[in-house]
Amino acid sequence: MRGKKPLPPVILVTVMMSFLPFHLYGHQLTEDPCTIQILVPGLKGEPGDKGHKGAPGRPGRVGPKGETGQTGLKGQKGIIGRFGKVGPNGMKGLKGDMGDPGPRGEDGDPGVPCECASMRKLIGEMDIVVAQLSSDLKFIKNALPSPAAVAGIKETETKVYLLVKEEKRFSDAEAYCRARGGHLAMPKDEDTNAAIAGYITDAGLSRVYIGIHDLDREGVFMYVDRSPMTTFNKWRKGEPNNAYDDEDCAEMLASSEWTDVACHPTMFFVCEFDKDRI
Ligand SMILES: [Ca+2]
Ligand SMILES: [Ca+2]
Repeated sequence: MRGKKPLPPVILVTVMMSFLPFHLYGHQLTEDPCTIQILVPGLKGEPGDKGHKGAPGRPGRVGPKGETGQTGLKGQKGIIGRFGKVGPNGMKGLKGDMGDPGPRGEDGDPGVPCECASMRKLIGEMDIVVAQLSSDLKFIKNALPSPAAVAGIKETETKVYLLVKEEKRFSDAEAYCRARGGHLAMPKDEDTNAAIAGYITDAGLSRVYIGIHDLDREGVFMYVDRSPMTTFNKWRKGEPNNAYDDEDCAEMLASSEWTDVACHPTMFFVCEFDKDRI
């Protein structure tokens, strides 16, 4: 149950005073204390001692963004920077146009007489040698079956001799040489015969086929180019003997002598080529 709440003292005084005549106000209050209970505040007290300093207040809220300030003065020029890294090489540029010809130079001093004629002659001879070597090289490249099959190459003033270390029958050996523009070797004088023999000896061989036979007419030997054997021969003593009636071809021994032999055994052989035809 809700009770009636008493009015606060100050409001009560104010209510009661509003019903009193004005002249009673302030005069009869003390004279008739029994009828009216006057509640007035006391005199203001002495000021209290100053309190302690309060705790710091909380930070205020962030203020709004300020307006843009004026542009500052230009700063001083900075110091020079460090060198940068070397860049990659650029692409090669296009070839420029040919420049205009320069002015003609002054005439040179007159030359001194020299032994130019002999020099020119020497140079000319060297040119010939170089040309011959080039030709020989071309020949060798064309003639050799393979480097291992050839013991080497020798030449005289007019001929080139090739010792072929492939065992062939006489007719096959001649065919081999002929296919390369030559024949089996045909020694027609002592010097040539000795040169071929030296070749055989140097190669460490004992015998090779050479281009001599009596296939056309027994006992009449001739060269494979069909030229007759006239003044020179180098038959070994007792040769040719046409042994077993079966010796129509010829071989040269390392001693430089010849013997007639059968044509079907296979052996190494020497080709010859005319230098003029190389
Ligand atoms: Ca014979
Ligand atoms: Ca014989």
